[in-house]
Amino acid sequence: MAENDFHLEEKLTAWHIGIALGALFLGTWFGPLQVLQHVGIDLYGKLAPGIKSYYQGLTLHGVLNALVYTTFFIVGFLTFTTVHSLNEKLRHPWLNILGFVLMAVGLVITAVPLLLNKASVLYTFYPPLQANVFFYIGLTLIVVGSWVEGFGLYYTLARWRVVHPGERTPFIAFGSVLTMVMWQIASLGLAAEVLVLLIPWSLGWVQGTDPLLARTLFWFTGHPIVYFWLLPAYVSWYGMLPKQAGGKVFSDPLARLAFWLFLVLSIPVGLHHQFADPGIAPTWKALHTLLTYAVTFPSLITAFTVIASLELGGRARGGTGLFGWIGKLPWSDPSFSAQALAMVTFVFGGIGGIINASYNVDLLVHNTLWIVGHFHLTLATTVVLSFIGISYWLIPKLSGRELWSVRTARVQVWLWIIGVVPFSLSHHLLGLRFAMPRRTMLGDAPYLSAEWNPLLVLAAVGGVLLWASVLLYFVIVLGTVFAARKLERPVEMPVAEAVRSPEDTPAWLDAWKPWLIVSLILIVLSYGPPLADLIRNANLSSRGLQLW
Ligand code: HEM
Ligand SMILES: [Cu+2]
Repeated sequence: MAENDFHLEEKLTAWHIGIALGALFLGTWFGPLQVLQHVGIDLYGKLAPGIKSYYQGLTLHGVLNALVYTTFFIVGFLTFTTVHSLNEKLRHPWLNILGFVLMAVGLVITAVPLLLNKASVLYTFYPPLQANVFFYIGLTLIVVGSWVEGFGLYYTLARWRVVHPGERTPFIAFGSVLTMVMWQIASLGLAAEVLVLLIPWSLGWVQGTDPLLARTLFWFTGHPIVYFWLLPAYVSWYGMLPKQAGGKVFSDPLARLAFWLFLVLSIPVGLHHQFADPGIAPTWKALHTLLTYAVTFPSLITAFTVIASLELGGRARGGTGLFGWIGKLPWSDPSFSAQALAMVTFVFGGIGGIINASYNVDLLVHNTLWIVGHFHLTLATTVVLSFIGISYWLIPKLSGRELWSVRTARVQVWLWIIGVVPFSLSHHLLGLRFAMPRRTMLGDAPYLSAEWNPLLVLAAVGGVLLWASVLLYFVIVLGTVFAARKLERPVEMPVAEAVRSPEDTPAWLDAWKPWLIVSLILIVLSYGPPLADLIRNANLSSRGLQLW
């Protein structure tokens, strides 16, 4: 198919990514304000004049970064990857356009109460904190829009399968669609929470709500959402990065097996966010701990397969010896280095994750700054830096212009690492050693001790450097879209070949039904009894609180 055949699809992708980046820019604005607040420097009045409180800012930081940026970027990216990988246009483009419009309208509806300080409930919006109803309605529309776009991708894949009977789905499309399927199942919890509990309650149709039931439904979605963020990065690490490194996918069957295991194991583990919640029997928490450990298995497969694929690249480029191939990788390509460094970061993020998921050990770090250190390694670096790396070829592709400055992009990537290491290390230590709470205006806390200061200052320095890297990223993006030279040769999506033909991959690794059934069975087993118990004993007695 000729290049410009995907005109509509690419336009749609560009719109998603444009909105995503706008959200990232506004959302990260509050990052340095937060770390500086913690050392007693309050810049909110000067740099965020309309913002009424630290908590309004923190809500914007969480919602715009963790919910809006991620969802828009991912849906846009997966649309691009699916159609290009299948070489098949969207089957029903109106579905994807409709989904996008729903997401965009939802974003506007969410933004209004957020900006008016009527929804400063943080991005987890735990009841009994109560937001203006439009906050919940807007978020619901964003999620429903993403489902509709997911269906648009399924019809496209279904069409491809009709035209290519018996062939293995190309890996990139396979991983992309699987990510959407996982998200659709996972987000049912959030949908139930918002539609059944929160919207009627914030409209005043019911007087009270049940915080424990609401939190449980929230975390049904809240853990797998991290895999909704990670899997698109994995699509790139498995399916594209080996090509960028001059290598091949070490094992197509292993790659698919890992994705299936993520589908099956991402969801039945959400109670690991509720170890400290009363009213859920320890048996279920322990079961979710064990299932969380099981998710480390596909993560280890990923580490093995992706590193082996990159090693093939390093050796093909002349690397020798046990580690000599590492230096031969294309580190000067910022798209590669961003994603490779994102992977290295994930080693530490993953280890921290196992600690958090351990029922008893978590109690030591729960709700402390340790957690902030953890998710700025995993979400804010592994995922975001991977997306940044992807955008270093995708934005040139979509805009038809060269990357504005490769050298600046190289600096941007390393500056991110130079910022996040002290930021994250100090947050981990502050949580572990001093049990310093997260979601707290530490600069104003009367219990602040001089002993904590050095680490808080280190966190602030790291945070400001991290933000400088974000700014540099936006300079590069804007420079690329508005000021760079037109591309001489068109950019192609990097598609890595597998060492052995995917047609050698067993058919059961390309069959949806068995995996979906196993996935549903595990959900019913792990969530059925505790949820049934919570619903049977539901107590709609908590009135809404507006603490701001
Ligand atoms: C620009 C650099 C950034 C800095 C300096 C920064 C700093 C911080 C700090 C200090 C907190 C903790 C606030 C508290 O607990 O009171 C925080 C929370 C958070 N950050 Fe960042 N951040 C940055 C970028 C990001 C990015 C890129 C993401 C994700 C895409 C992100 C996602 C989050 C989330 C989800 C929270 C939790 C909000 C909550 O507790 O409700 N941050 N950030
Ligand atoms: Cu989790």
